Amino acid sequence: MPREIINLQVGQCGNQVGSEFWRKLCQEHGIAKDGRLEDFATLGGDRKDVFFYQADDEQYIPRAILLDLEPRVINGIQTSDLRNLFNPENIFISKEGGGAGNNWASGYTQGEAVQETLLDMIDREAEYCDSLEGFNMCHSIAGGTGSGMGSYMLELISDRFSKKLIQTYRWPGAGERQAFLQAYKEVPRFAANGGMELLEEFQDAREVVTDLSNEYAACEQPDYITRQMRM
Ligand SMILES: Nc1nc2c(ncn2[C@@H]2O[C@H](COP(=O)(O)OP(=O)(O)OP(=O)(O)O)[C@@H](O)[C@H]2O)c(=O)[nH]1
Ligand SMILES: [Mg+2]
Repeated sequence: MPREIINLQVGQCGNQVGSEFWRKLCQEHGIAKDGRLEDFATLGGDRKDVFFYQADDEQYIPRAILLDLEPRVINGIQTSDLRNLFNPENIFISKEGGGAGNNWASGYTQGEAVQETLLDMIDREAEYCDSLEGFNMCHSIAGGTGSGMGSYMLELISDRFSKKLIQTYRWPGAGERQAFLQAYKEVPRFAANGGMELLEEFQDAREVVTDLSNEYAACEQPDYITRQMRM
């Protein structure tokens, strides 16, 4: 039994880091960037089928789903040396094309609005598996798409595949200012998923919000614009 793993990459960071992940996997398994097996790798023995499936024409295709609410990064992948690696049916770029503007709620609601399309992709990919082990998801938590749409994807997968494992790889941004946003965004994410980390994350968020309120209180005229200018 292969125990297949489906990989989701969401938003700019998710797709950039995800591409590098696939580049590395291809290298390790002797799969060329167009999915063909390299001559030196034909003996097999490794378990390519965990992360790849074989198309009829002997091409290996990543069990990957690429999602973004703006086109730039995925378009970049589609014109890069990896352009022939991914299944084009597993690529979703929002028709709106404006991203989520670093806004968790926007990412979440835009994801919810296209749930049918997302579910079709996940279901189709799951049907290619003999014995699905679970899902990996690669995303940042400081933007809007990876964090918000990523949260929505986690809910969607938990509902649909409640017995499967979900492993996430999250990239926090550097710097104190972004850390505030991250803690703030993490709360709804864990609330949505009922994670044990909720209390700890909430505590972090509360501390940062308290610091922020004190900072505002010290301003003569605290408002959103002043805050943005100071960041
Ligand atoms: N490690 C790493 N971090 C990244 C990369 N790209 C973006 N980030 C970080 O991700 C955070 C921003 O999130 P993005 O992934 O760009 O945003 P998004 O998910 O596309 O969401 P929106 O563009 O706001 O809709 C910042 O903290 C960036 O520093 C990357 O390639 N590697
Ligand atoms: Mg983006």
